[in-house]
Amino acid sequence: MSTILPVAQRSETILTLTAVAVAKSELNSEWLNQLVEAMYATMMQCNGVGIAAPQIYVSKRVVIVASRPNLRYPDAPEMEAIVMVNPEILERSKATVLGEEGCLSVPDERGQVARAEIIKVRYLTLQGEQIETVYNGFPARIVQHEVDHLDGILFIQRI
Ligand code: K3U
Ligand code: ZN
Repeated sequence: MSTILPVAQRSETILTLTAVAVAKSELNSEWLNQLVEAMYATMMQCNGVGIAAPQIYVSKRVVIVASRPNLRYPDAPEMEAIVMVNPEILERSKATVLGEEGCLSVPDERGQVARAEIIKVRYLTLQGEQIETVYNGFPARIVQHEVDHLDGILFIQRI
């Protein structure tokens, strides 16, 4: 069974920091696998559709994106959880869309945030394979929200 960890809350410094890139030597490691397991368990426990490592007090550039249909986005795709190590948004569409966001670190607030509709992302898998993918709609929104966490930005700063 995986450990469920406390989630950092909005006024905490860890959420304002720029997270550090995962080093090559950390790929494929037991420590990185355990970090991701704890992130996944915590996200599932909180019914989230994403999570970033700083939210469980680890200032490293790791996120999980796990789109599924929900009340606000009934047409969202059901995706297997995707782990992104050192994600980089390479391109953003000029077109933006407004959509509702929430955050496990800001549990009492929801808000409408404008995000690029389509993005191109590059990331590493846990094994160190480099992937480039295009996302649109809700998954693109989650990626942008999670990458913001790695850069110390909360969605409430974008409202
Ligand atoms: O499932 C949530 C949700 C909230 C608003 C709209 C649709 C779904 C809970 S909030 C959530 O899952 C965050 C998780 C966070 F904060 F750890 F990253 C991810 C997220 C939700 C909505 C838009 C973008 C990101
Ligand atoms: Zn969040």
